[in-house]
Amino acid sequence: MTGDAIHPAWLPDEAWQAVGSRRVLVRADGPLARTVMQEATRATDHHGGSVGDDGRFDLVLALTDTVGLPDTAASVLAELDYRSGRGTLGTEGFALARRGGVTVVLADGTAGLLYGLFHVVRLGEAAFGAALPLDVHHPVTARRMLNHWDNIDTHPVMGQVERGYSGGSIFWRDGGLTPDLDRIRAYARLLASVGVNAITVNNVNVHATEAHLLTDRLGDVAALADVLRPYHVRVHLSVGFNSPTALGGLPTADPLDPDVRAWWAETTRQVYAAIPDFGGYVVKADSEGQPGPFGYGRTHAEGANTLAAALEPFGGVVHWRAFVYDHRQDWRDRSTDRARAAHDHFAALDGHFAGNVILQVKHGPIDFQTREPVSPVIAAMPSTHLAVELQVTQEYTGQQRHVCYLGPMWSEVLAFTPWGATRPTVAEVASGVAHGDERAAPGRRPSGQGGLVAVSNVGDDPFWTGHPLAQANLYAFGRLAWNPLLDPATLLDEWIDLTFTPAATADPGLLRRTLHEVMDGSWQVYESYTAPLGVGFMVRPGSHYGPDVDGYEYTPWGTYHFADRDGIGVDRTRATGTGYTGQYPKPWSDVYESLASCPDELLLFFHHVPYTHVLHSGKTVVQHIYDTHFAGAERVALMRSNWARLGDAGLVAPDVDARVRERLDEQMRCAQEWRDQINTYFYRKSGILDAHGRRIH
Ligand code: GCW
Repeated sequence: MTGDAIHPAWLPDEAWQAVGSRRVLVRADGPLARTVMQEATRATDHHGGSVGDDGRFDLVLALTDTVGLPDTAASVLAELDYRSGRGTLGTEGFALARRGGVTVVLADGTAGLLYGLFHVVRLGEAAFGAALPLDVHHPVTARRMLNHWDNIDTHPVMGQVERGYSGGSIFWRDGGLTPDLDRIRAYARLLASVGVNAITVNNVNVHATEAHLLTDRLGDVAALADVLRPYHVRVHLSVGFNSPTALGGLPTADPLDPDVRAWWAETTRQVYAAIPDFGGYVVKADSEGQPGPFGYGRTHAEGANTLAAALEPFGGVVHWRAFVYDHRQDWRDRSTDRARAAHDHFAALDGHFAGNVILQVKHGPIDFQTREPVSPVIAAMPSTHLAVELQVTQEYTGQQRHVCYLGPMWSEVLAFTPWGATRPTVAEVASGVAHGDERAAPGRRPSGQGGLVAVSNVGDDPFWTGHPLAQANLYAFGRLAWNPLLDPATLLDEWIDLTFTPAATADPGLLRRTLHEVMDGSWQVYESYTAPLGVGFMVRPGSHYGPDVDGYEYTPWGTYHFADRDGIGVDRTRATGTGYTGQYPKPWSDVYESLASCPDELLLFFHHVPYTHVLHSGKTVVQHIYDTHFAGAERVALMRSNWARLGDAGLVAPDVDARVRERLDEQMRCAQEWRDQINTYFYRKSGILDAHGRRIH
């Protein structure tokens, strides 16, 4: 902690003006109803409205089983009953309507009421203007989860938060639970406001201290669960596969050993005794040095099912990660291909996982690169519950020093159709609709399994996310997990309105326009000045920040670009390469196999081509590299001057302005560094000059 005041992120008190200035009636009981009540009271205290039951209301929040609702709410309920029947909203859905000057939110459960309240806040004055027809909202995805890669101790290489760019952990401090539980409460509130309903509080790389969260440090996890529960956020734990040996003193962690199974069952029983609504386990096994079932000659299904059996009596789930690959490969062996690994390991296991195992698959086959194709595992496991994993923390997308709004990338991934036809989409696979559960479709109820998961970008930084604009990524993730069809540019508007409220009133048009200019296309801008055409990496080994074109080229990590004097790219075709294209169903297996149809932005992911190869765009590969790298750095200069206009006009708070300016300066420096190193590298390899005579060497 820096000791600076904590910035409220989105939802400062000012964002509650519309709700807070109204007369609010809450008709519900239970712990979450208390939260709804507290939120409404806090807002009305601040803005001069009232909460209570004096017979006159502007906003009614009520459970559908309430007896004796005020007339308007009763009429909305009657319409809801007529339309779909009571009880169809589910635990998290809500219905909203405005008629007769009253805004009505109805829900079957108190979580729905809480989500409904946040929805009204998002609507602002629009919720209290003209009549609104009855509208029903359901999350498309049942589990909307953030994974924190937080350690209790500070790791000598990775720091306290692995791949964290926002300071230390908000959960752990000085070797134990943070005393700052208010901060956790504020975080839970942010999560609830975007619909996130589950988190893990420790790193998937489980080190010695953190392993004990499962047993003798369980009390800390229970304390966190108590703070998160009022905002409908469940706690899950990352656990080590070797826990039976590391914690239980058993001679083996073989998942088929009866003592091992009994250990997991008993340990899990104790977890539920302490945390009755505990969510379950997240496991990284046989990956980057973590122990796993391979060590005992068992499959990943056998490994996952043992933990699943322990959780099953309590309704818990195992998120089992598909990020399994050999990070000690021989770089001279061109037949190995890290992109193949997850599919090679898991596709044959489809149908072998227990019903409460959720296979957690990174959205791309390698590792959260700026541009990757969608993982073929997503199409390969129709009989397995899948969760798709995204990375909100910007490990490979500028580390929260660069502006990189990831909403458009995720939206593209979620809308991708793995079987080529219009449906189902990746989002529908993750929500359970793709394989038979017809109830789950946008606006309808989800199947209950699967989900969307993302690695959080939050730390104890006063701005929560290091770069204040990186908050938009956290916001967009939650909203897309709730409804993957939401438009990323609209989400940006929501976030802007909820975040920059007070200053924005001076010139909201300029604020909004500028933030869109700076953020809308920032993912493509980042892509344009870094690794080209889907080739990936080219980052500094270890830190993964800044350019080092050959940094990983002769290492065992399996992250190569194969640039030589004649050409560049990884041949992953069936005809002459690693055969990875064969892991996709048609039409993608053919689309990617053929140079004629492979999309430009993924060309070097799938093909090794000469520098003079002509892209669909009409440019040669090498000229494309030069052009995009010049253009990318120019765009950053423009982003920087656009932002400066905002700051100069006093439209954002001075501390936010200062932090963003400092980051944009670094982004500018780094974009130039990327531009110069990449362009010079490819000029030296190819000997081909820039067609426009710019300086490339
Ligand atoms: O991207 C890589 C990161 C590791 C991370 C790993 C994973 C938690 O560089 O730091 O480890 O992915 O997803 O497990």
